Amino acid sequence: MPSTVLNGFTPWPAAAAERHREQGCWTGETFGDMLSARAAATPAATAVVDDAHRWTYAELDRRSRALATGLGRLGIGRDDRVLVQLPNRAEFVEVIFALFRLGALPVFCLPAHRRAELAPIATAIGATAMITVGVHQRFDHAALANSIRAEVHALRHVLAITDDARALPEGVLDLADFRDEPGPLPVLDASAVAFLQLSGGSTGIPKLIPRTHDDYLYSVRRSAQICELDPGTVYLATLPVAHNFPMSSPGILGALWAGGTVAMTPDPTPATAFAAIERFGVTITGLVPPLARLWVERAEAGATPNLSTLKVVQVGGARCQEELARRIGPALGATLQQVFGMAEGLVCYTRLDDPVEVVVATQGRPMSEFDELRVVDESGADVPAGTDGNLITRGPYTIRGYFDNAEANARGFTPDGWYRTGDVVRLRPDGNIVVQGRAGDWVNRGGEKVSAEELEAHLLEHPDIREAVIIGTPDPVLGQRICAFVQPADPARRPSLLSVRSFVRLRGVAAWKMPDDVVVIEDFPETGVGKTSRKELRRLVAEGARGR
Ligand code: OOB
Repeated sequence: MPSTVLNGFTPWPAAAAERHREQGCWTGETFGDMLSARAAATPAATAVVDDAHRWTYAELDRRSRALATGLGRLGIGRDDRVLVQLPNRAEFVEVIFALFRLGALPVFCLPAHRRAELAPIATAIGATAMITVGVHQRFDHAALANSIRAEVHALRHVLAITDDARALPEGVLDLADFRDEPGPLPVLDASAVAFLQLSGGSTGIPKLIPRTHDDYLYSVRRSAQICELDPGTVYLATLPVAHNFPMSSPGILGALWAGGTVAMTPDPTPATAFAAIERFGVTITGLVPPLARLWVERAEAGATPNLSTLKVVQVGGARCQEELARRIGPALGATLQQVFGMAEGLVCYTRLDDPVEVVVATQGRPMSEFDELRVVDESGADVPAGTDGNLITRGPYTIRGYFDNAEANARGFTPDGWYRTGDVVRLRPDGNIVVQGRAGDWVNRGGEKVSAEELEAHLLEHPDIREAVIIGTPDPVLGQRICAFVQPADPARRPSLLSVRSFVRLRGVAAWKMPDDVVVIEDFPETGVGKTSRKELRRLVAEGARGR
């Protein structure tokens, strides 16, 4: 079988690909095949619901074919990269299946991404089209996309979903005009790259994660099995669905794989989400810890809508404190499942029949018997059993490299194909993992990852800042908050939190990356080798260095 070529890029070594086929992990099924099979089996079952739509499998199947045909008329085809920036709504599913069926590659962007994230991605990947919405939560996504088109040479088409086509900026196409009579579609190879996901921040070339139909569908299938999904499942996408967690762990794709229903809500706060659970009869959803805390507090306060259909509440993306973990099941009347995963591949779950002590105190174990895990020290040697170390992993759905980024690949992968997760973990004798933190300079702000390097680069452009260092500091709700230590260019002009935040915002950076605290410091503490000591800065915070 030919291995995939995307501008000369081969996602998997041939021997590994062969092995994963022999293991029965990769089956040769594409996303389009999967949807066709479900539509044939249960055409009248509900596939997708949101506040405005309810589509059966037959309807979703037909709509995705119709849109694929229309987008094909526009010239979008195999291997074309298409930025998709959509909030959680039914059309998300229609759009991604249309692109899958064309062999075009969606590049999953978050609704919170702004120019500073989107323009470098569009450039690096040579995106030819972008699909977005008009105005959403008071932000004009179509206008942003259109201005990126003016900057990025390859980006020819911007299409938007809107209720008011006349309000779209000049040059932005209304997606509704591309739902054609379904026509013939290409035959695809499941070993081909199906889409690109974004890894956390980077100052240089964005880190793009290539996932194939074969490897991703395996992870979807295993996830759906472990989470015991069936045709009665109603999965509520609460987190932005472009994230790997609500997409495939088991997420919306797992629900569709099982012949269940995907329910979408653009707003994860308890008021909206609880009403959605009652209205759609939701059985499972996934949350990050700060959101889980909000839900638990609201539920404990009483007078919630009827949540009795809810069977499983997953928590992942960041470490869930045991104190919170213990409250989730009782408060929401559901089984808690911890999920520790990464867009690069590996996903670990606690199992639904695990004892409470495992579920509240660990982040579970790998979903596949073919996942390989090692816990190593800085030199790459295995640490003694049960001690903390850096997690590296390899397996049938963990990528072997980012798309076209030699530097990130040299850092992120060992020569024999292991992915360096950057997580410090402890492996318990029972096989479950306890995540202790991150090794790198990252802040995990309630599940959203912020690269210290990326944010520091923005701060250094501030006229009043000479030097900047970002560290994550403990926060009872978010897990970590973003603390910016800044050295003023002129001691008489001390940058304020407000000025730093508005400066970063104006640079077109996603809102979740705004510093929560700014600490002005005359001189940075140094390590022995002259590097800024982040450890010392953390100590300063612990001692009460105050932000402003
Ligand atoms: C998920 O994916 P990403 O790519 O946004 O972030 C991955 C990183 C991990 O390397 C780890 O540092 C952190 O997020 N993380 C957790 C965690 N789950 C993820 N840290 C502690 N406890 C957990 N339960 O975040 C993701 C992808 C698929 C499923 C779930 C989460």
